[in-house]
Parts: sequence; structure tokens; C-alpha cells
Amino acid sequence: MVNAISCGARKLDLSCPRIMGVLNVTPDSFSDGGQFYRDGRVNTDALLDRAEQMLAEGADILDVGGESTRPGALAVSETEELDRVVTAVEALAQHCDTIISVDTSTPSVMREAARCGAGLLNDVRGFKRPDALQVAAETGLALCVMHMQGEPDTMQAAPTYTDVVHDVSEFLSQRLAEVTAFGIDPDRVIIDPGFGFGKTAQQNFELLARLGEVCSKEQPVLVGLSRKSMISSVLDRSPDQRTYASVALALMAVERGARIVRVHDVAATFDALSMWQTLSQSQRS
Ligand code: 8Y7
Repeated sequence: MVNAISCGARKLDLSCPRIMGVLNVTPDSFSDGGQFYRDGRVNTDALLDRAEQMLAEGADILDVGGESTRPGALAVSETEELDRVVTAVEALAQHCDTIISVDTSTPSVMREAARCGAGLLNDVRGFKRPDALQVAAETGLALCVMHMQGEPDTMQAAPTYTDVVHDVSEFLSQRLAEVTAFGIDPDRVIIDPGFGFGKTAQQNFELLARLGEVCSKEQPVLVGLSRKSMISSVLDRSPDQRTYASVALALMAVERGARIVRVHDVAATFDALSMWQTLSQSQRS
């Protein structure tokens, strides 16, 4: 089991579960869209305030995204995405002492983000765009490789699997082999089953129930369950009313072996995971 991940100049110690806080610089992300990006520009002051708050609350990584991948989201041009991400990463790298992750599938954005001080490339498309893997390899940064069936616009139409856990697991193993064949050290790679990306609510819950099977590999597993619509398949809650359910899902994922959770509600998640960590140490001693 890999116990630390090299994120460029920084190392992420994974001896306890880690929290990735979500910071979208988009006008239209489903949960925090428009907060830090309005009228065609990044609101750097608001972004830095929120970043500082998340770090104070216990975030270990900040995940910056310039493209919304929610179904039906507006397409963003490469120049626009570059501008959003570069502005945000430059500001965060200057002011915050933390690992900056960039949520992108665009090779030019990966390259520029690395130049501005990012430590982790988080690609929901699994580095499948032409040149993505080559560019990611050249940056020397860590990679989060995620499973998605289909493309954001159509992925929820009719997701089908023989066995969702087996299929996702196989995909991640294959992709890991392809990534390392590009010369990327396995200690730079995180894997992610991609909750909500081409999966029905039932498939998402099955994936969570059997997450241990995905976590049995060498690579650390990251999960994003925060405020996702699988919650609304059980409870009638708008995204900003999904905090308690999200904390419960994060805890269940960590209990099954996930090492990093991507969340909107850092403070609540930190308290819950601190209890988990304390309990797991008591069991050992
Ligand atoms: C995930 C993610 C999103 C996830 C990773 C949302 C960018 C949708 N979800 N990245 N990104 N894993 N690695 O609901 O599950 O936050 S965006």
C-alpha cells in the first residue's frame, strides 16, 4: 500500500485520511457555481478567503476547477478555462501553504497549472484526451485517475455494467498500467471510482458498499460523494442541505479504505474523520 503521494515539490502523507476541499471557479457548478467567478472574472479575494477558511477547518488539499462537469453544463473554451485556472492557482500558490489540485482534462491547463505551483492533476476523464498523459507525465505532479462511463453530457442516460464494482476496478487497473507505461511513478498515482459519473444511484450505492474491493489495490483511493445526487435518491434535499448525508457517506468510504475524500463541507467532515481516526488507533493499541 502506497503510504505517501509525491505532489511535485510536496508530499502528501496518507497515514491518516485526508480532506480535499472543493473550490470551483465556474459560473455554473452545481454546488458552489458563481461564488468565486462572476461576470467573466475570478473573484480572487473571495476565493482566498474561502481557501483560508477550508485550511483552518482541516483541508489538506484544495481542488480548483474551471470547467463544470455537471450534466448540461455550459461548454468552456480552452482559453477561458486556462484563464480561470491560472488566475486561481497563482493566487492560491502565493497565499496558501497547501497542495493545490487542478480539476481539468485539458493538457494546456495541466501544463500551466504545474508552472503556477499546482501539486496534483485531477482528471475526471482519466487523462484520455490526446496528449493528456504525455503532458501529465512531463509535469512530475501527482495524478488522480477517475473512472467515468461516457461523457458528462450523456453519462447519466443509461449507464450499464456487467458488475459495476468489477468493471470500475478493472478499468482502474488497466489505466494504472497505461499510466505507468508512460514513465509515471506509481507513487504519483491516486485512483477514484468516480461516484456519479455514468452511474445510477443504485450503482453508486453498490460501489460504496463494496468499495473495499477497489481499495484493495496498491494505489490510494480518493472518493467524491459530497452533495451528490445519490443522496437525493434517498432524501429530498437540495445540494446545500446534503451536508449530514455527505459526512455519513465520507465516513463510510473511509471505513472501507478510501484515503482522500473530496468535499464541500470541510469542517463537518474533519470532525467526523477525527473520530474515525481516533477509534481506529484505539483498536490497534
Ligand atoms: C469528482 C471530481 C467532481 C469525484 C474526483 C461534483 C471534479 C462533481 N466529482 N473529482 N470532480 N472525484 N476525483 O459533484 O468524484 O463535485 S465534480
